[in-house]
Parts: sequence; C-alpha cells; structure tokens
Amino acid sequence: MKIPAMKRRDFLKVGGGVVAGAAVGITGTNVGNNLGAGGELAAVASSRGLTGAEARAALTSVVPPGKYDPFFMFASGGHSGQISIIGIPSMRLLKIIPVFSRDSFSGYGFGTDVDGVIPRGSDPTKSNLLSWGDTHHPALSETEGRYDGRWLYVNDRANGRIGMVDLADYKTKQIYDIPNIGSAHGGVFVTPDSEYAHVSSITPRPITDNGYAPLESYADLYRGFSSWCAIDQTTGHLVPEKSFQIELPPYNQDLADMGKLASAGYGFLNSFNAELSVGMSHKNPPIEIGAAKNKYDYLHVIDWKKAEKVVAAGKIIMRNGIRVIPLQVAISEGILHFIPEPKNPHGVEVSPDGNYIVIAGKLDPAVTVYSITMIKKAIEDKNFEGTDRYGVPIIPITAVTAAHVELGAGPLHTQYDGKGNAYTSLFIDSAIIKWTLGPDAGVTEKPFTVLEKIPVHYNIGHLAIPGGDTVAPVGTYMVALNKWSLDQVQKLGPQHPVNLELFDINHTPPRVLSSLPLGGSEPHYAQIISVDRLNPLTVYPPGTSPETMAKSEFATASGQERIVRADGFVDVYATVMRSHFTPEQIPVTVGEKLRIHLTNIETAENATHTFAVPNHNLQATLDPGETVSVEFTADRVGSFAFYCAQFCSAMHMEMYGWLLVAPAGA
Ligand code: K7E
Ligand code: CUA
Repeated sequence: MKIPAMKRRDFLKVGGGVVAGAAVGITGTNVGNNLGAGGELAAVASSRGLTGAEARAALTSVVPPGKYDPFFMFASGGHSGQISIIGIPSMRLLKIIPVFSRDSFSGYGFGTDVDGVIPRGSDPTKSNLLSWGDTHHPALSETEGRYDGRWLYVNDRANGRIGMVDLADYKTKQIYDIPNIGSAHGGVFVTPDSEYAHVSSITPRPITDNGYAPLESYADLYRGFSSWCAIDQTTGHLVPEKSFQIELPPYNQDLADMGKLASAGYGFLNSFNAELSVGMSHKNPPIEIGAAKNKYDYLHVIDWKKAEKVVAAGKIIMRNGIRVIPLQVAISEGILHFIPEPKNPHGVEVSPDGNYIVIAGKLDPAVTVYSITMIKKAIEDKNFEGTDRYGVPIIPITAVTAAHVELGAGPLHTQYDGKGNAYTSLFIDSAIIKWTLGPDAGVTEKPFTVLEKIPVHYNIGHLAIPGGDTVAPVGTYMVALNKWSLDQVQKLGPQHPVNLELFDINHTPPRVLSSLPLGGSEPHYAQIISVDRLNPLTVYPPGTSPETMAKSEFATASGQERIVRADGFVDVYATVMRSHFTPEQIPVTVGEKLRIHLTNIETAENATHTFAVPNHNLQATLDPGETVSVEFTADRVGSFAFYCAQFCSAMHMEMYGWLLVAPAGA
C-alpha cells in the first residue's frame, strides 16, 4: 500500500508510528544514545519510503554485522541436491551443504572422492553413477522428540536415497541408496530418539528380479516400501544390516510423519492413487484424473515397534540386501492399518503432544484431524469396515475423526507453535491459516477454530516454525516457503527465484517481517533449530579425514612432505599453509598414477585453502586441519600450474606450484 509522504510521516509519529514509538520507548538505551531523538529513525524510514509497518519489520528482524541469529533454518534445495542454512530472523543465506550434487566450492565430488560419498551412494545394480538429487525433507536428529544438533538426514526424491550430514562439520558423510524403491518422498522423518530415519517410495516399483513389469500387472507386481533405516548412535551413519522395510500396496505413499509422546511407536503415511491409475492410454485417463476418482485414499498407520519385534523374530524375507516384512505378514501381525482420508491428501503432521494427526486435504479445502486415542481404540476393538484389495484392515473414518476443519483451497502442510495453534499452508489460496487444536492439546475455549488468514507471495509449499514438528515448538518466527516470486523481485530472466517470507508469530495477528528470494534452489521442507543446540568444530584436529572424522593415515606434518613411488603409484604427501604448497613441484611421466595426499596444517580458524589443478576437473577444498586425498592418472603431457582457489592471504596469488607431466622417455 502506498501512503502519501505527509501521511506516512504522521503515521510514523503516532500509534502505529512504531518507529518513533519504539525509539522513544527505549530512549537512554543504545538506540537513544546512538541516534539521539527517535525522530531520526522516523526520518530514515521516511527518506527510504518505508511505511511504519515496514520500518518496524526491519527493526524487528535486523541482525547487525557481528551479531548472530538465534536460529538456523536447514532448508532442502530441491533439484539442486543441496541443503541451505539460513539465519533466522536475518534471512541471510549462511551456507550451502552439497549432499547429492557436486560442488566445486567445497570440493565435493570434484576429484576428492574417487572412492567417496557420491560414488558409493549409487547402487550400481540400480543406477548409473548419480551426481544429482532432489532434496525434499531434511530431518534433524532428535533426542526425546527434540532436535539435538548431531546429524541431519535428507531424502533424494528422484533416486530413492538418503543423505547423512554430520553437524560436527556440516559435511555430507554418507549416501544410502535404498533397495527396492525408485523414488523417495515419505520422509526423511526420524523417530523421537533417532533410532530410525524413515522414507517411503512415492511411486511403486515392480518386485520382479529385473525391476521391470508391464503396467497391466501394476496391481499384482508393483509395490511400495516403507523403509526404516537404522541410525548408528555413535556416527550417525545409516546401517543397512540393521534396517528393514515393510512391503506396501502400490498406492503412491506420499508424506509421512512420526508419532511422538501420545503416538510414540507409530508412523503415519499419507497416500494417493488408491485407484491404481497407471497413466493415459487408449482406455485410461491421465494420472491426474485417474488418481483422483475416489473420494478417499488411505492413511497408513504403521506400528514400527511391533515391526521391530517381527523383524527380530525372523518373519522376514531378504530382498536386495535388506530385510523386508512381506505385506501379508504386516497385515497378519497387526503392523499395518488403513484409515480413509479425503482424496489425494498431501501433508500428514503430528501435533507436538502426539495426540492429533492432521491430514492436509490438497483437493479437499480442509484438514482432517484424527485422534490417536481413537485410533488405538479402534485397533484394539478390531473396529474395521473391511479391508482393501490386499487385505489391509480399514478403520472407519468416523471412528477416529476428531475434527474436519475448513481452511481454504489447497491445504498442503502444517506446523505447530507449541501454544495450541496449528498453521497450515494453502497452495492455491496463497495463504497460511492459523487455527486451534482441540481439547487433547489443551485447547478448550475455541477448539478447531480458524483464527487468522495470513497472505503469502505466492503459492506456498511447506512452512517452518522453530521446532515446529517436535514436541517443543518455539512459536516465535514462521517462514513461508513460497514457490512463485512473480512481482516480488525485479526481472532476472525467465527463471525466477523462489521466495521465502518471514513472519513474526509472537504477534497477533502474525506480521510479515522480510523475505528472502532464493536463487539456485527450491526448498520443499525446512526445519529451524535453536543455534544453542549446535556445537560444530571450528578447526579439525591436525590431519583429520572428514569422511571418518579420525586422523587420516595420509596425514602429513610440516617437514614430512615427500614423494614416494611404489606399487605403480606416485604418492605425494603434501602440506598446505599460507601461502604455499609443499612440495611446489610434482614431476611425473605421462601415464603415471598419482595419489596426492594434502594436509592443511593451519590451526587458525577460517584459514581454508584449496588445491585446484587446471584441465583435470580437480578441485579439493581443505579446511584447517583437514587431510584430503585425490587420485588421478597423469594422462596428458603438459605443465600445469596447480593453485589455491580461495583468496586466503596477501600472497594468495603466489600460492601455486607445478604439476609437470613429461612425455615418456623424456
Ligand atoms: Cu510438499 Cu516434497 Cu514436502 Cu514439496 S513436498 S512442497
Ligand atoms: Cu591458500 Cu589462496
């Protein structure tokens, strides 16, 4: 809204005249001391053409240079295959962690992991070497249902994998290419004590030996899999031998969430396409029509504690290297139940106390709220209305529904503020609805009531509140992760950034504070953690291999640099520090195989160097204390000036050396 200059001035001086008001209110404090009268702030706002609300928003969210954000948002990057770390409330992009995609800045996947994370993260029986992914749902590790700041997991929606990031150094340590699933969307979500990271397939796969089956046999031969990937409690790595899957009907299992507190021990998976639509042909409609015919799909209720026991009892089959509970066993052992849910839902999100399971309608302008007490009772009483075509018992929707709350068009995802309120994103309406939970969450006055409609710009997907999916949300800030930025940013060519919007939800009604148009990635889900839960390294102990977090056998101290020829390899033990490589000359003959082991012997925080070799597609980044080994064949004759690509010191330009590849017999 444009306010004429005079009017804006008046606005600033009175009532909503937050700028003047705020400054006057804190006269004598820093603001007063540094700026004198509050009128000066008003003048700044006025000269910049800011409304009172905009100026107030700026003051509410600014984090001045040298001061820190109290929260970090870990946001997925979609088809960039990365994770972004964004400071809250400053909305500054602080770091990008490559997970599934190569990244020359961090040296991830550029000659530095010959036998490393990316190659080992592609199952050769399933895929070619994959060097990208589609990150959707980051999951911070939890202890007693709260983020504990140890590890982060994220799914690769495209290729059915999970990446694991160690929050000791914010680096990706493992990619697990999960057997039997082609794509992965139902997660990652961790159990409340990080026993498992869960993901399920969104599109089913044939269970034939070669992974192929004609679509005529879709109902019989295609299956989904709910994957429970066991987490090593020391390293955070996923352990395939301790993991298991549950075979599911070939519906499209979409989002999932973990039960907690009242619903601990359960997992909940939404699904769509109970119709088993396989796509357009001479007799079939397109999937978007075929998969939306029925009024209901099925919420999958999984008793994972029971599943653990069934696995321990050996009632499993091995399928492609993982233990699988067959569908009929899951049914007979009471591990899997269905509840009808309004057609083609998207998000399923469990309230902080675990009492309510909230299903976002997507094609239903409402959320359906199930009660875990009623679900447990229905299962106990065997209150079923028959089974689906595979024999999975169906609990009547009326037996478990606590509320059906009308919100608006296109509900997708829900977060909680820990004060009894839920916030649900509306994709089609471009809005967030704040509404109240019910008596089981302690809300009695106005249960299941819409309180606010908060506009966003535009087409919101997920939203994030600090701890908003844990047992203890901190209802301070809320970020809307919007898909379209349209008129919010100046023209940048035909591809637009996505647009994240920050809200102050301490205030009633919630107020917009700022936005972060984000190029280069499309966040789906994001989690916001209080920074005091994180405890990262600042420098590595000397000679650390980030892959093992232990001292590398190739760590080299100052004075120990050497070139050794043995077993058909030229091993170069090199050190790096401001501002030189040792050795600075690496003479070899064409065809020789090189292993260059680089140790950054700096102990100073922030003293990062790199090792970039021209024309060899090789770029290693070395943080202080880090040891990295690169392996390549000197397959072309030439003089190549390797150098440090990070401007590390006044003599950074001098920080180079020579890889001399002589012709044979020279
Ligand atoms: Cu809604 Cu993959 Cu969580 Cu995107 S998903 S928005
Ligand atoms: Cu080291 Cu530039």
